[in-house]
Order: sequence, then structure tokens, then C-alpha cells
Amino acid sequence: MAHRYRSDLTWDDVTPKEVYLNRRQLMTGGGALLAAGMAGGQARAQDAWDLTPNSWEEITTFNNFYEFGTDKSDPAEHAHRLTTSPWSVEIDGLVDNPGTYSFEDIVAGQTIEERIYRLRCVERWSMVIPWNGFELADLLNRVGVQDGARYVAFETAMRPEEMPGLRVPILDWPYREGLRLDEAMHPLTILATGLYGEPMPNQNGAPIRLVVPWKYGYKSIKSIVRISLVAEEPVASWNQYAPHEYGFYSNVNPNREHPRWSQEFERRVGGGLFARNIPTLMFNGYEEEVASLYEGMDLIEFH
Ligand SMILES: Nc1nc2c(c(=O)[nH]1)N[C@H]1C(S)=C(S)[C@@H](COP(=O)(O)O)O[C@H]1N2
Ligand SMILES: [Mo]
Repeated sequence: MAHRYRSDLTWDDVTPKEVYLNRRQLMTGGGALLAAGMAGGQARAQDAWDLTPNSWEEITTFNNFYEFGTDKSDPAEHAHRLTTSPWSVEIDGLVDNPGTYSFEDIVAGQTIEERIYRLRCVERWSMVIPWNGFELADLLNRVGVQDGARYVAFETAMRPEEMPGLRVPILDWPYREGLRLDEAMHPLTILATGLYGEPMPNQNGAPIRLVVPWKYGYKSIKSIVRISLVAEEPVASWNQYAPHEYGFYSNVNPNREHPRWSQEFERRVGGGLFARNIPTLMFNGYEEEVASLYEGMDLIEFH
């Protein structure tokens, strides 16, 4: 029987909304979140939780979007070739209302909010990005998640004529990602349609991309064309590419070394050549909000 899936948590349970919505209050909110005590001195901890957004320039010229090439500058250079309108997303699998939804259908009736989130890349750089978007849970509840659905699978567009990077068989294209249903329903998980109040730039995943702030950046899949509700853990591109390096969960975890490098520190993009290493926080600083999703799980084994 179909039902509306409800996460145990609501946005109000997890954190004061202002913490994410208002930069000035952030300093206080961030301080409170850190009160539990973290490794490192006070100043370093505050650096790690500094949510001053990166500039538009930084956010739109230093990207990972391998469909357009593997250099950080490739997406800004080539992603203009992606046709983002019209756009549609196939929603299928264990849902009451499967179908092909236009971008306009998907955003219709959604209140687009600003969410200032930290993005922590597995390559040890980070940014703070003021996204505009809405909770993925809203969309999933609208299409009706059926009993038996335990995961959500996502796919990026695959258009060889518009995406020069697809010629390079690094990944088994299309780019795919997945979340457990409770992660997908968590109020921090959003579908973003813009940043800095502007429509999403192509290099950042226009017209609609996922943002899961407590996971390494690669989980936040761009330019989504398919969302499937499924029973079994779906394929995730980087996990498929190198399972030992990139687990399905990919929660930011300074205690779990990537086989080729430590995840203990990161550098903020834009800090220049002499950017300081700042400590990486458990769950990218969102521990208070999301740790309960993983109670009882060994986060080294399930990395
Ligand atoms: N389709 C697709 N989505 C993707 C990627 C990609 O190569 N292709 N790269 C991921 C990685 S590794 C990161 S760090 C983030 C970067 O997002 P940004 O460029 O908006 O900062 O996008 C993620 N989403
Ligand atoms: Mo990344």
C-alpha cells in the first residue's frame, strides 16, 4: 500500500532555521553547534565552521563536472553547451505517480529557500555556497513513495554532443548517485535550482542538482534527469569506480583515511596559495543534525 513517507525529524527539530538562512546569526548558531567540543583550538574550530560564502566567481569557476572534462576549469569553459531548457526529470520505480515531469512541474508550488551550506570535496577543498532550493522530501512526498522503497537513485543527463567529457571513459556514464531513503528525506537534503538568488549556472548542475551537505561533494549529483525509488542499494558512480576509496555512504569523516590521503584537514577555496589547513568536521559540521541516521553503524566499514 502506498503512503506518504515521513522522516522522524522535521527541519525544526534539527536546527534553528536561521542558522542556515541568516549569515549574521550564523556565528552564534555555529558557536552553539560547536559547544559540544571539537578537536583543535577554538579559533580553528571556528574557521571550520565559518559560513561566509565563497564568491560567485569562486563557486562558478572551480568545479567538478566530469561530463565537461576533468580540470576544475573545464565546466566553466564547456558547460554552456548543455541545453537546460526544456528539461524534464523521469521519476520512476516504487512511486504512486511515476512519470516524466518538466522542470516547471517540479518547481511548481515549491517555496525556494536560501540554504548556506558547506561543500567538502573528497580532494580536501571546501567552499561555502548559498544555494536556492527546496527539500527533496517535498518532491518525494508529492510523487508518493511506496512501501518497499528503501533507496533513491539519481542519474545525470548523458548527451555526448553537448558533454565533451563523456568521450573519456573514466566513469561508466551516466553519472549516478544514490541515497538511503531516510537520508533523502532528511530536511538538510535539498534539490537546488540556483545560487546567490540566480538560476543555477550550468557548471554547477543546471537546472536542478542534489545537495547533501554532510557527504563528500561527489554525492551531490548535477543536472538530474532521473530519480528512481528502489528497494536495493543503487549504483553510485565513484563507488563503482573504486569501492575501496569511495564508499556508498561517503559521509564526511575526518577519522576515516582515504586510502591515498588523510581526510583530517581541508582548505577553503579562495584562500590563495597560503590558505591554511582547517580541521575537517565529522559529517562536515552537521553532526548534530544527522548522526542519528547512522546510530549503531560502523562508519569506518560503511564509509
Ligand atoms: N553529474 C555530475 N555531478 C557531479 C560531479 C560530476 O562530475 N558529474 N562532480 C561531483 C563532485 S566530485 C563535486 S566536489 C561537486 C562539485 O559541485 P560544484 O562544482 O557545484 O561545487 O559536484 C558533484 N556532482
Ligand atoms: Mo569532489
